[in-house]
Amino acid sequence: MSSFHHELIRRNPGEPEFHQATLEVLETLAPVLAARPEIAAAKLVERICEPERQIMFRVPWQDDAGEIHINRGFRVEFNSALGPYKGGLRFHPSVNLGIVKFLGFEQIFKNALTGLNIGGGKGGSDFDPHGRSDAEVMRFCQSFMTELHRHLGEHTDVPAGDIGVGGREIGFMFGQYRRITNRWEAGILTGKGLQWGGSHARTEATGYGNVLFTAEMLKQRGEDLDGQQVTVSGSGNVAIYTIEKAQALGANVLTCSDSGGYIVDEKGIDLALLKEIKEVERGRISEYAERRGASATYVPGGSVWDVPADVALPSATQNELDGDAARTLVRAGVKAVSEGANMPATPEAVTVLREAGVAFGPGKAANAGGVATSALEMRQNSGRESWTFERAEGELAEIMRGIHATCFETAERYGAPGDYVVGANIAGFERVADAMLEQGLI
Ligand code: NDP
Ligand code: 2IT
Repeated sequence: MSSFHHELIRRNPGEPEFHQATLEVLETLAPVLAARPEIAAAKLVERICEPERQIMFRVPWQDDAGEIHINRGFRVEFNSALGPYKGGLRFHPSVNLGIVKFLGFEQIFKNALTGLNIGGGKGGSDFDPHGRSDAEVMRFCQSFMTELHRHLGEHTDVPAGDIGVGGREIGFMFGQYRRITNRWEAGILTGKGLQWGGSHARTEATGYGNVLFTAEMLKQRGEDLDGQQVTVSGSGNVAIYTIEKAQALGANVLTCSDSGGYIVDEKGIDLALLKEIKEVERGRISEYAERRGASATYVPGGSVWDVPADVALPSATQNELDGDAARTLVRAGVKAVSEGANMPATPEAVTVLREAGVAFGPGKAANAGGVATSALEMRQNSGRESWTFERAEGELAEIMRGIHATCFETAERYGAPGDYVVGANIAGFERVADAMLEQGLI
């Protein structure tokens, strides 16, 4: 296995996040490969690590002053054994092929864990939406979709949001798809507006789902979220709805952050103020402290994980919680860490937390509520239906309980009780591997 990973690094140079994400999965697969020699013989690990298709394209656009910019667009269609490629689009200056591949690789197993028929893909661009006007974002999205549209389809590839892509961007991209194709095909994107094919609870789903997953982990230990001190990083889509659900379950959420720094609010985060600043004004988190009054402090830079907590929910970006941060959390008595973001904990942090006996929810299980609700949106679209919020949220809750149970039981079966990393990786891998075995040499 390690010689295969050496070869993977050699064939995919300069992609450290992809190397990290693949190694983290490969390290946990030994028991299933030993128990299922037909999987090893069919080289399914090697096949799954190779994307089915990788698309890269030029995205030219003009800013409000008339200056021309050239960005790069990506879509990695990683695995379609279980269904159409499904996964978000990320607009952030750090996006490159290796980032998109790590996200697409994680997405394969995450989507498999939902139990639904969705394959894995991911895309995006190195475009930076920060500080851009609505008109500039629209022109960028239109140019991006002018190329991407030819690769989409409800049975082929169905993108959604991720960092820097929310309802506004999905709207601009859907509009351009319609203009180009002259077809109103709801099923080509998810995260749409509620009036034109979107699903209730999709906006809330990732954050709500991670809190539900955390509650299930705590329940195994005879605890719940009521009265717990919770720290959250980020202040985007995932962070905001993580805070909302954690508060609804009685937790005191002390923090949130953005790339400039973090907020500590001793009285608990004022969610209405946070939503106003982030969702309406698209402002910076430092403004929260200026407007909240004495209970809140803004710490520029620094690490939000220095704040002692019972439960920590990283919800910003990859590798934001390192070994030192994990040791600080463990010293302060953290009981659970669950990944709202994709791969926010470094490998060293994961080792520290697992060795300390902290309940650790890996992103591919814990944050699967977003993509699961995207699949519910696809179901509503194909049936031309629109469910109530209660129905969509109810199905989300059931799916999250199912993912928790699958990970928990798989970890027990493979001799690693309580280890959700082992449970998630093996259960996700087995579902995809079995589908590929049955479909021939693909
Ligand atoms: P948003 O763009 O809504 O918010 C991202 C937040 O993270 C912002 O507060 C942003 O701050 C911060 N952030 C982004 N990049 C960095 C960075 N390099 N360093 C520090 N802070 C950073 O994105 P989402 O909330 O949708 O996504 C957050 C995470 O959740 C990502 O890892 C994403 O892949 C994952 N995820 C998202 C899902 C979804 O449905 N949206 C589903 C499953 C996982 P700033 O504005 O300063 O950049
Ligand atoms: O990382 C993720 O799971 C997402 N960004 C959501 C993907 C989706 O298709 O809803």
